[in-house]
Amino acid sequence: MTLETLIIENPADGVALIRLNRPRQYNALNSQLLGELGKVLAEFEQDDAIAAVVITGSDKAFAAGADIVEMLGKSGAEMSAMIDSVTGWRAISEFSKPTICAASGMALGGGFELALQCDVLMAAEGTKFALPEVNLGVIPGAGGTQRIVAALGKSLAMEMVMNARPLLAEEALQRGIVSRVVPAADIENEAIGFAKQLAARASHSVRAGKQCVNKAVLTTLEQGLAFEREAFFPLFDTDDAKRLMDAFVNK
Ligand code: CO8
Repeated sequence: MTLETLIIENPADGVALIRLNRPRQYNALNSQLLGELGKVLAEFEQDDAIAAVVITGSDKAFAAGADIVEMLGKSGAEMSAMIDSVTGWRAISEFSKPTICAASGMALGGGFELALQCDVLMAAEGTKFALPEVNLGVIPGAGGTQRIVAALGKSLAMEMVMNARPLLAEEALQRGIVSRVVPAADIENEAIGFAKQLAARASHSVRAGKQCVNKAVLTTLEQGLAFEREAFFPLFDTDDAKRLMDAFVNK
């Protein structure tokens, strides 16, 4: 597959790394990039050698949001058709394997929303997260208004959405939106190391856990509990569960 806006690296041990690569535009997410992201994730979904994926950008920026040049002058209907035609947003939310975002510099607007769609978000010290869409007369349209509320609470979420209030990595860590903050020089290795740990684990268990936790964000508690129950019992029929429990009991 020829890629122009992404670089794929393979640090081995079941991990693949996707690097957003539009350096002159701070990795702004245009339809080409989102289309390529969709295709790459579809390929990774089928690839048994890949068990976890790290998504990153550059030191300067994870991503500065949707591509404003591309959005300029588009009607609501044209934007909707454009978003429907690219597979990136859908692919990331439907991807069954764990995704870890390693963000540095800034993650703005759609860039923050992409980071929030990953299962685990790690950040370099000082990384700035913000939803500045209000400055352009719109709102976050890729889940931002919904995904930040559980972690930040309504009042801070409102400040971010209605007034573009930034959130630095350190505060994001305190709030639980980010799981780790490390020096910029270490962020990629930190995320890759964690991804390798996941890749070495029982894959059915990791993926079921991912789906269940994501349900908690997307559904009511009642629906989430029902989903967890459905995901729980089939795991007893997997070879991994039999092997790991046997190993525990028989030392
Ligand atoms: N889109 C397109 N181009 C961009 C973007 C962007 N989001 N951000 C930066 N660029 C480009 C600039 O146009 C400029 O290009 P050129 O060199 O050709 O003039 C280049 O990157 C460098 O930018 P600056 O000169 O502005 O560099 P600075 O260091 O002064 O500032 C910033 C960098 C802070 C990143 C600044 O460019 C900025 O504020 N960018 C816009 C950030 C923003 O508003 N993001 C939100 C966009 S809207 C959105 O994300 C909606 C998501 C909805 C998703 C819906 C899916 C369903």
